[in-house]
Amino acid sequence: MSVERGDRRTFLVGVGAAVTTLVGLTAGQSFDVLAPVNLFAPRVKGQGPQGLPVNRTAGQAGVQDVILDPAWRLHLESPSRSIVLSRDDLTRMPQAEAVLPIACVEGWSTTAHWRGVQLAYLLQLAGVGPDRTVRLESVQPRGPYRVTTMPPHYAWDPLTLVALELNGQTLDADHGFPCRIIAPGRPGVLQTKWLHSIREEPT
Ligand SMILES: Nc1nc2c(c(=O)[nH]1)N[C@H]1C(S)=C(S)[C@@H](COP(=O)(O)O)O[C@H]1N2
Ligand SMILES: [Mo]
Repeated sequence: MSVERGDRRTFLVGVGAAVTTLVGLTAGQSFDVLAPVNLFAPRVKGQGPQGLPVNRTAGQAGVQDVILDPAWRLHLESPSRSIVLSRDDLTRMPQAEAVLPIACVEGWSTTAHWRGVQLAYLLQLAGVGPDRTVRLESVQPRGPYRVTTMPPHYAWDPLTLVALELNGQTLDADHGFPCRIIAPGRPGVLQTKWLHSIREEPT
């Protein structure tokens, strides 16, 4: 991890290996008992890699090359600091777990087990103000869901993760590898996949 401050010095931030388990009691789970009558659902619960439907695949979003490139980095930006992280950097940070649904307006909702770094941890590292809106941008070049803004109430929620794993496995490319946002109480369209940057929204 490289941290750039005013003096352009680069240093390492040591982190522990603590794992926090968090369970989100967010409404909106699907009921398996309804599955047989759910004939007109555009996606069927459980379909897709890692037991979760896919809204837009990595191929459809045109991100496959970028997300599999070892040069991929996550950029954290605030007025005071600029931090660049590899996926390995993220995996070495304290990991948290959350059980949270993805609820798509297309008519499906599936609960999954997520593991990754708390967004709050990264915001603190980057020196983002606790009362500031956060802007999350995907590597996806175009499309309506490539950017989202997140009010501080959601951004600092301990359940909001920069997820690296889904249902016990490394996040599938179609689910947002190298990392994606998962936050409680937010519609699926705002659960940004294939993250490129996290920054304090300019005023
Ligand atoms: N970058 C990006 N993130 C995205 C999308 C997208 O098209 N591009 N689709 C969103 C929508 S509409 C939903 S419902 C969820 C679905 O996540 P999944 O495909 O991992 O199930 O991702 C969200 N994140
Ligand atoms: Mo969606």
